[in-house]
Order: sequence, then structure tokens, then C-alpha cells
Amino acid sequence: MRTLVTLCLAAFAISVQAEDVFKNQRERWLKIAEDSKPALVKTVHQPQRTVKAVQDDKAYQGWRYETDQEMTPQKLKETNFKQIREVTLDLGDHLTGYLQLNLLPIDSDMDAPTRLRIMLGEVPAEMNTPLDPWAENRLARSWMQDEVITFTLANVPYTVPRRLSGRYLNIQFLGGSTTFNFGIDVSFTSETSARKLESDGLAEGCPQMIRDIDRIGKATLRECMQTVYEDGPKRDRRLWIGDMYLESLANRYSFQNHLLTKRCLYLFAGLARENGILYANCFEYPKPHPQRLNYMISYNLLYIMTLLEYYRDTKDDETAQDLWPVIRVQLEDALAHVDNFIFNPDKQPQSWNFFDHRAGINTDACLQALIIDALKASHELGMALGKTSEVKGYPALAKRMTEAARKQLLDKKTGLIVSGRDRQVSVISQAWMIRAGVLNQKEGQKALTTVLTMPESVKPSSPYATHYLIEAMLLCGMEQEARTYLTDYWGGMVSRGADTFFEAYDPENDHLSPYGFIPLNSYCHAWSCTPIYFIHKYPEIFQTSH
Ligand code: RAM
Repeated sequence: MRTLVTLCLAAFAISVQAEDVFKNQRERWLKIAEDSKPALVKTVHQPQRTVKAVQDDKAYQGWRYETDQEMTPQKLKETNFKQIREVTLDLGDHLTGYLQLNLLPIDSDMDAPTRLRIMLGEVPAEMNTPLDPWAENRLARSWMQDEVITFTLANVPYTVPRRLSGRYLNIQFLGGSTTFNFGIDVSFTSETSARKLESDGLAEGCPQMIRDIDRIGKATLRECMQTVYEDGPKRDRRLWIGDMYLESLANRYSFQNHLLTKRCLYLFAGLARENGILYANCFEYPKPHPQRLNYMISYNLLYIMTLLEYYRDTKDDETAQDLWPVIRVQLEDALAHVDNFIFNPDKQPQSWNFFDHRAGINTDACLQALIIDALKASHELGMALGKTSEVKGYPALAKRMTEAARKQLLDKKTGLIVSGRDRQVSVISQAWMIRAGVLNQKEGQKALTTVLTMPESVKPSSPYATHYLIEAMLLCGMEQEARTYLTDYWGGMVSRGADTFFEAYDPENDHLSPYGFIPLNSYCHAWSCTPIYFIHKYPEIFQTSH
């Protein structure tokens, strides 16, 4: 069996020595990506109301908005803003696109520039938490969507150049002429590549909470579907493999824009390193380029899953054949980090193996599981594409890795998977091992039931990690538990007033932030849209009335 690994590694060694393994394909791949770029649907929106912030311990993160009875968007056009000085508008929904402002003279000419501060935000607390002074160890201050705008013309609509994303708009008067009185007209042009859906596709008796979760999930995906599958339209506004995978699954049961999935797959392929290994994320503009910092085996393996799912959806043999060499390199690279059938996190180059944002989480066991799973997925895809000889060793290798995982990572006494030197017990280690078939149904049920009730186990902190937990529950026959967990978890965001689902969410801690500052969280984050997938894939579990 050693020979199996050696064979795979030999193939990888050949590929890394070559100058640029995809030299002859890159340009064509990027052209296919460009040709598959979707058109954006633009819609003009008017603010729905003006609001007042209320500090309230019972509200999500301590803040909520209430309708301002004295001011309306219409009155804002007619009332001298220098008297109002500050207003917050509600756009009515989470929107992504471009903000237009127009200063409307009331009774005099604009004889000096007018300066305003605007800020768009996704949730009330983000709008009402002081941003400065900004701690230096945080993500960039410039993620916050506040801008100072100096108007030199009145009665000429001004479009803020930066694309913005959110629901609430605060405008403050910073300065201008003493004699120029003006009102403000606000509109917002939203953009998305998601089409309008004719119906929600839900069964008649479907419970209201599931309807709400499905609707908000679709709103989340709609906002993130731009000319790529973005992770979050406010932050980070880029294409990540792990987010793409989950978005493509939800897309299957909603907007069905498979061309967008194809575009993203080709973008990553065209931007791979010279040795063929993918970058975990990339940007589209000014021209497609990767973020060279990020090497993530976990995400590279999810590229394999995405291509497999894309192939299942479309039977697009041409694309799958074309991208097959990319699959091979990712798998071989992952296998180069395996010693004696166990993933070795110390092997160089070290990769960031993301599975959740929870601080201190150990993901070694998750990666062991994901490699096993990727071997199986590659085998399935390879067989469908006629690559029989290339993939014939994969099932045996998956089996050896499964045996090694059971021997070294399964604690026979507790029935739980442990991860890393400290033998950490986490919910996601169990979930990924169930997904990979390392734990069977019965073992999986026991492991999940135990781990979820153990106070000291590491719990998921994001909808990303929770997606794989729900999937694991379904795989090991815990249908009612999956339904309850999904309804409680995503329903928890619904009852906290979510317009779109969040990047980070822990029902026990509304102030959880992977970035140490809640305004930096993304409150419309693609990877949280996957209830769409579960609700529509398993209507008998999620859409029934009991
Ligand atoms: C953050 C974002 C993104 C995710 C990466 C790993 O930057 O939340 O969605 O894919 O982490």
C-alpha cells in the first residue's frame, strides 16, 4: 500500500519540477472565465423610512432601530439639512451596489462646497459602535463603509465611487456655506447576478420559520452572487474556494446559475501557482489575480468537491475533462502532507487549514477526513471521465487512511475523534469524519450526541462549520436533530432581526467576532446561505409541518 502513496507522490514530484504545469492552458482558462462572466441585474431603490437608534440590552448586540416619526425620506428632500444635521435612513433591505446623493437647493445658490460624512452598515450595532481610535492589530479600518464627501455642485446626482453593501445609511453634515440651504435626495442602485425567482419552491404546509430561513438564505446568496461568488459583499468582497463550494450547492436549489460556478472554477485554475497548486482566494480587478498569501489545502480539496458537484449538475464533460489535471495536483499535494496514512501538519510548506473561525481549534483530524473524502470524490469524478487508470489506487488509499484514522484518532473509550497533540475534542472533527465515512452511522450518532452535550468540547462558531455539522447529522440518520438544529441556529439569526445571514454566529455570544471587533464582521456572508440546500434537498425532513 505504501506504493500507492509513492505512486501518487511521484506524479506530484514530476508536476512540481515542471516550469509552469499549466502554461499552455492558463490563458485559455482565463478567457473561458471571462466569457462566462454574468451580467449584473441593476435595480433602483429609494429609502423606506428614517430611523432612530435605541440602545437595548435585549436587541442583537445591544442596538436596534425604531421608525423616526418626525422625519421621512420625502421630508429630507425638502427640509434644510443644516438644521437636521444628521439622519439615518433605512433602505428597506440589505443591498449591494452604488449610492447616489443629490443636494437639492431650497432657496439659495450653493456658494461654497458642502461636506457630508456618510456611513453604510449592515446591522444597527455596527452603525452605533464608535470606530475610532482604531486598534492597530485589527483588520483594516478602511473596511468600514464611512466616507467624507465634498460636493462642489448642487442639483447634480453624485454616485459614491466605492461599491457599498448594507441596509442603514447615516448622513452627517460636516460643513458648508452659511447661506446655502438644501435637502437631500437619496437612492441606491443594487446589483446582483442572481435572477428573480418565480416562486419559493416550498411545500404548502412548510413551517413559517423554515420559510423565513429559506428567504433570508436566498437574500444572502443573491447579495453574494456578483460577477463571482463573493464571500461577503461588505468584507472581503472576493472569491474563496470554501465559500464557492457552499454557494454552488445552494445555487443548485435556487438561482441555478451554473455558468457562474464554471467561471469561478476556471478563474482559480487560470491563477494557480506555477506548480499547479491553487491559491485559496482571488480578486477579479483590475485583472484577475490571486491573493498570493493564502495556501490552504483544506480549500484546495474543496475545489475537487465543487468540480464534482458542478459535473453532477451539468454533465459538462468538456469542463470536467479540461480541469481534471487541476484536481490531480491538489490531491497529490495534499497526499504529500500524509505520513503513514495520517495527515502531518508539520510537513512543509505549512498550510492554513481553515474549517472554522473558533479560536484555538485544531483541524488536523478534519483534514485527515477531508483527504479521504477528496480521494473518494476524485475517484467518482475520474471514473465518470474515463480516467480509470489514474484513479484506480484511490479507493485503497482512502481505506488505509480510514483505518489509520480509526486506529490513531478514534478514542475507543469515548467513541470520539480527537485532533492534534492535545487530543482536542471538537464538534467539527466528528462531523468531518462522519462525512468521510470514517465513523459509521451508529458511531456517528453517538459521537455527535456526546460531543454536542460535552461542556468542554469545542463548538462551531460559524455557519460554515455548522453546515458540515448538519450534513453529518443527516448522513448518520439524525434527521429530527438536523431539523431542530438548523431551525434553532439559523432561526436564532432570524429572531435577532437578520436580513441576511452572518459570517460568525454563536447563539451563546452575540458579540463574537473573529476579528475582535463586531463592526468588522460580515453580516451577509455567503457560507451561511446553505439552509437553502438542506431545505430543498430534503423536503421531507425540513418542509413538513411536524
Ligand atoms: C475569512 C472570510 C472568508 C473565508 C476565509 C477563510 O476571510 O470569512 O469567507 O473563506 O476567512
